[in-house]
Amino acid sequence: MSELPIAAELIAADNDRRASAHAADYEALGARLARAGVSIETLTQRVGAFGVAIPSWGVGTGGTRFARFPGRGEPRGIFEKLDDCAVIQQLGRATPTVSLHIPWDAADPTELRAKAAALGLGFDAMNSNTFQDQPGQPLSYRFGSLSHTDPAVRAQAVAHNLECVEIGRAIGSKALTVWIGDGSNFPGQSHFRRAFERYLAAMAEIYAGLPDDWSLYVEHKMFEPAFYSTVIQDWGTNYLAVTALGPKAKCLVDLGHHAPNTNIEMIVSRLIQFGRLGGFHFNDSKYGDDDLDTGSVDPFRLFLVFNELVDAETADPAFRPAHMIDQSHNVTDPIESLIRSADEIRRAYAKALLVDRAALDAAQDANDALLASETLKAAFRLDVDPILAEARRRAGGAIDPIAAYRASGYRDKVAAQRPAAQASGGGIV
Ligand SMILES: [Mn+2]
Repeated sequence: MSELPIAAELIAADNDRRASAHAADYEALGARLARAGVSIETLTQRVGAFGVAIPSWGVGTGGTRFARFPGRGEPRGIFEKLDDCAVIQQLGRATPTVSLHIPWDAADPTELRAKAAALGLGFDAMNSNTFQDQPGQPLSYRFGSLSHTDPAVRAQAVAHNLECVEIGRAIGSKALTVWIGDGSNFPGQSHFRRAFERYLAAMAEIYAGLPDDWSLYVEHKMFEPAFYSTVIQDWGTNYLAVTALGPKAKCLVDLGHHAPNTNIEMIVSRLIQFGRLGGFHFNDSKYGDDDLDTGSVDPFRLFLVFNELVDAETADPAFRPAHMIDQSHNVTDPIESLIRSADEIRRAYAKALLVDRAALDAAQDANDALLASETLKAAFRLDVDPILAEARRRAGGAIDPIAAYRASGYRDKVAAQRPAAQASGGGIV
């Protein structure tokens, strides 16, 4: 499949059916915003310019520690994954890039580049994998990778990360995301300080191999696969690590990698203040690292995160954190979940753009807690659907992307072409 997977005529025909109602909704919202001195045109352009990367692993069905129930027509390799990513981008127009995972997506870089270019896609951050053993791998990561007690295991993990950088250079990526599963399951099993020292020394070798125009994103995670201690367990340790490594190293915040009820938006603010916020892995959760669809459980929290991002963007137009989705689709068609999640992220961004920042600043300075809260809530309560739909429509996407996707019959078509996958694999970081 070298051409775009969804026929442009299908999208146009579906949009035609919805054009009149959409235009009326957009005009009504525009009039309402104009009364508040806000230009819907400016908002639509800013929303349209906002992109979030799709994780290549996200287009396959995920799973839990207990089971994985494969979906129909799952992609069998990176080239079919890119086809599915192109569907998401064609309909939603919010996901122009794909984040690859090595070795799951290992392939000839020239072919990767050509395939992505034919589909109108680019590549975002590279992701290394030292949390599982690969076939034929000489040394095991059972007891860790970059922080392992054995220098030979650490060297193997460093070499793998440098290989990810080389592949990334060849396909136009500009960043490496490192998440390790290193940790311990018993008190006393691991010496906390020595393990962190070994990690920092290994990461320094990776950092030294990074091109000048690259970023190194360090991702923390409180628990799992280790359940007693984790080497890079929270944003504090993450901050210590990136500070020790150098200016190209930044913290990556995965929304699911914190204790329940943690004030993530405040962590975001702290990292922005000290210039170390690299980017995000967006998802949602209820109890732990559930990897639920972004915005599906707590859209207000997502909005509060974006409130901090827009606040930073307002102060510094050059502020550009990386945006990636990282979630597990166990009961939905992953294409539909990723279209909806990218939309939820744009929704949070649009609402954050609508916050009356002068009014919020004034309420904060006057210690008017209720008015400050209401200023945020006023933006959060607004229905920005017409703006999201208009941004998609203008870029050639669908006014109703899920309806257009279902009408396309894409899943049925690939289910016929792709044999059912085995119930293994997956993997979410
Ligand atoms: Mn993640």
